[in-house]
This record gives sequence, C-alpha cells and structure tokens, in this order.
Amino acid sequence: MLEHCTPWPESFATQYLRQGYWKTESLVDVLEARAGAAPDRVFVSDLRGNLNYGKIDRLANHIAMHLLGLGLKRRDIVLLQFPNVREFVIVFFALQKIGVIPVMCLPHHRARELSYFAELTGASAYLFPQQHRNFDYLPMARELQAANPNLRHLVALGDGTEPGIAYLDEWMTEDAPVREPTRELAAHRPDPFEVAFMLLSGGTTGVPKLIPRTHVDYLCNASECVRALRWDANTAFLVALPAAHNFPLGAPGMLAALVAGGRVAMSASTEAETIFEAVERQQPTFLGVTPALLISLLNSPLREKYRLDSLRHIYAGGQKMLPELVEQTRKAWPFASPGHAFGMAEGLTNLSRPDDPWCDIVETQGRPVSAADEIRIVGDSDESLPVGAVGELITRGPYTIRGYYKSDTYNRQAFTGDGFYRTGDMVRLHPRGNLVVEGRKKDVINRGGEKISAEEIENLILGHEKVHMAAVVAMPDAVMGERSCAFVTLRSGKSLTLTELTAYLEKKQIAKFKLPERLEVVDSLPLSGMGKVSKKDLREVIAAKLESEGMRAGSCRN
Ligand code: OOB
Repeated sequence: MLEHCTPWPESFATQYLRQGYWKTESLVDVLEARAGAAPDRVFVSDLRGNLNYGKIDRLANHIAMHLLGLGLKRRDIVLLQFPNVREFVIVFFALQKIGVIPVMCLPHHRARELSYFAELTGASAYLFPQQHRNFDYLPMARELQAANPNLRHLVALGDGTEPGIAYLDEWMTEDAPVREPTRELAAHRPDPFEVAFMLLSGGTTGVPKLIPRTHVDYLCNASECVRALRWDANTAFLVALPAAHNFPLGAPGMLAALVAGGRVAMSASTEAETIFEAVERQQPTFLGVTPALLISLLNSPLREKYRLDSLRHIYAGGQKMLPELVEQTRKAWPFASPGHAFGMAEGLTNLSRPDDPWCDIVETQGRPVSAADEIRIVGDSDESLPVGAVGELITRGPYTIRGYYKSDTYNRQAFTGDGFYRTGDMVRLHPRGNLVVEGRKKDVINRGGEKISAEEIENLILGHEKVHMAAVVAMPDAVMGERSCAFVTLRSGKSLTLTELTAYLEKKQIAKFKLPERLEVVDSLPLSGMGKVSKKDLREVIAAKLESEGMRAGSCRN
C-alpha cells in the first residue's frame, strides 16, 4: 500500500478475501468487464447525449495514454477538481488505468485547501475546469503551480491556447493517432489492493484529512450498496451532488451503478431546474441528494413543469433528514420512495432498504450495508452501551479505513486500539436494528451536508488583528439544518463587523461555504468546568437569540 497509509491487518485482509467481501479486482477490471460484456449499453448520460460502456473504456484508454505521455506513472498523486461533466468519469477511469491516485477535490475548494493537498501529497498534476460557477480556475492553477514546484502538469477541461496547459479536448478524439493503447496499458494496471483515490474528510481538525480508499475496499462498498438497494442494469443514478463526494461517487453513486451494469445521469449543477431537466431528459431511477437540496427541490415552483416520474427512489444523506421531510417527499412525488443514506467518506455506509417498514424509513437513518460492518455504540470510556442508549458510533469493516493519510498522531485519536473508526456521531439502535442519528460529538458544523471544521475556521479568525478569542458553533437553520456562527472577543477598543470578518477570511482563499454567516461580538466566552470554551453554551445562546428574533431562516445567505 502507498506509504503513509494504514493497511488492514493481515488477519482481517485474509478473512475479507476468503469471505468474498474483497475480490482481487480493480476498478479498471470492472469497467473493462462491463465494456466487454455489453459495449453498447449506456454508462453515462448528460444533456450532450449518451456514452456507452465501450466508448467510455476506449476514451479512458486513450486519455490514459496521453497522461503517460505527460510522464505520469503508477502511484503518482494528482489533484482532480472536475465538476459534474462526462469528462469526470472518463478522466477518473483514465487515471485508474495507469494507477495514478487522484485526490477527489470538490469544485468549491480554493487555493488554500488545494495548496495544502498539493503540499501534503506531493501531487504532480492538477486537473481543473477553466470556469465553473463564475469562478476562474486558471489563475488559481497558475498560483498553485508557482507555490508548489511538484505540480508539474496542469490539465484543463475544454480547449485553449495558454502555454504550459494541456487541454483535455485535444485528447478526447478517439481517432487521434496514438499508439495501440490496450497492449501498452497492460504494463500499468493498478494493483487491486493499492489506493485508488483519496477522498476528503469533513474533518474536525485544523486541516482537512485525506482518506485513502483502495480498489478492493471501494468495490466492496459499492457492491454492498448494490445488494442492499437491489440495483441492477436498469438502475440509473442521477449525480446531482458534486461527483467527487463519496455519496454520488460510490455510496451508492456512480461506481455502484458500474458494479450493477447500470447507468449514471449527470446534472451539471444543484440548481433545481437543472436537476428537474436532467430527470426529465435522462430518466434516472435513483436520485441522491442532501436534505437541504431536497428542500430546495420541494420548494421550487418549477417542479410542476417537469416530468419526474422515472424516479423510483429519492435518498437523502450527508445530514439527518427529518421525519417531516420524509413525509413531504412522499407526498410530493408518490411514485418515488424516500430513503436515508447515512454514510461517511471514511467508509461505513448505512442505507434504508426499499422494503423497510414505512415507520422505519420515517424515523431511522438505515443500517450498515454489509454483514461484515462491525458497529458498536459506546460511552466515554469506549464501553458498550445497552441497546437503545445514545452513544458514539464506532465501526470497522472491509471498506472502513484504518487510518488517514500521513496522520499518525491524529489516527491514534480517531481510531481505537483495535481499529474501530470513531465516527463522532451520536446514535442509538432502533428496536428493529436500524440506527437513529441523535447528534454529534465532533466539533463540526454540518451546513446542508457540507462539513465545516470549527477549529479550521477559528484558527483563521484568530489571525485577525482585532480578534482576541474565537469560537465557531452551529446555529439552527430551517433549510440548511445548521449554519455557522462565530463568537469572538476583541482586543481592547476594537470593533468588528461580519462583512469585515468574511472579507478577511475570503482573502485566505477558502471554500465559500466555510465563511461564518453570523458574528457575535461578546465580552467573554463561557467556559466549561474543564476551563475549555463551552460550545454547548454558545449553541444555546445563539439558538435562543435566533428564536427571539424569530428569523431562523429568512435573513441568511443561501
Ligand atoms: C457523507 O459523508 P461525509 O464524509 O461528507 O460526512 C460524514 C458525516 C457523518 O459522520 C455524519 O456526521 C454526517 O456526515 N451524516 C449524517 C448523514 N449522512 C452523513 N448525519 C445524519 N444523517 C445522515 N443521513 O456525508 C455521506 C457519505 C456517503 C453517503 C451519504 C453521506
């Protein structure tokens, strides 16, 4: 396994293989098997049309040859930051074909996050869109390259003439005279037990963590989702959330669709109309969204304009979907059954099953997809709690990582001595075996499914010359579930506004969703018995304040 990653202990690996949870095959083997068996079957569709398995496989070979031509090779790490376009799928598999490991960056990551990933991994290439949601990536790419000498190659979506940039459109024509790919690529095939890509953790720490996922573990994750959801070749998953996120990527998502021999439809954005249009035109059967996105779809006046009845299932994940939202979804779209995806990039995926009793779908967040997932609900000293009690969920299994990349010290805290990942989620076991998420132990703000590490933002705020102390906490919000609120104490005689603070943070080039949406300037921060800032008290203060202002949702940015 790649250096600085934690492999599963030998005894577990042997057992997962023997029991068939791990199969000695890579993502490339699965794609090629599907392309060989049904080359004409559609794998990817978007508004530009359909691409079948054979074509995706050929294009991936073709691009892989170009990537080799650049000098990329097995175990090199690259930053991949594509939006939801067909090239995402093609380039993802092209990288897999030659064992190059992409860090799955999200389109909203900015220079600060990307630079950190590049430095940590020694990434040798950055693959990016030129423009996406009114942001110009090219200047950022140049900046990144200047700051990270390892980043030798810049590969942009589309075409262009800038020097020093490789343009993907020039590689996309299958007929260009490159050498015979299939034979040459045979020498570069990835090892199924090797890291296939790295996901990003929602993270509780000052800097985001990288999550190395191997071919065998991720294929196990995807296959177990296929089994739990009874997907088959007729399943079409609509990728509406950013494709690089674990939910649309494979839990269940695109790679589960591949395992099932099904199809993925791409929605270019999370705008309600774009999603509706994608459903009407591309006829997906399965939609995966966050509860916040689901609310925006339900609230959109445009929903009556489109035919959405190809959908059989609408699953929400990333954040708890409350019972009222489950009921509302079923009422709005009676042809589709709602469900929960309670997953994490570190591994464990819990899903509600299509045949769960209705009350379980309303009240619970589903259960682990694999019989090999071990879960425990524990108290503060890791003691098992009686059934029905609320405690922290810890887990290990054939597709849950045993350690973050290059994080030896943090790993000792995030994993138990016997390899269980501490999810930081407070859950209880429902009498019929599903899990109910009751809260969170970790210091994260979950803004509509996007995770904000309080510590990361506090550290940045503390850099402001007027700030003395800072604490970032979640405040309740009707649509997003939570938004972030910064409490600060100031240096004597200073004043600070939210606009000033966010302008300062924006200069730090962080993803926009991490910016605090409210600032509370206070004389002092409340301390807990242990002398630490009491975030519980601060959350209560801001919730009460919002309540009295009677403005839970209205005046915040979306
Ligand atoms: C998904 O993955 P991440 O890595 O962005 O976030 C994981 C965390 C969980 O530990 C939990 O705190 C929260 O997000 N979460 C949920 C939830 N789904 C995720 N909390 C309550 N209810 C849910 N349904 O968010 C993710 C990965 C795969 C599938 C779905 C979501």
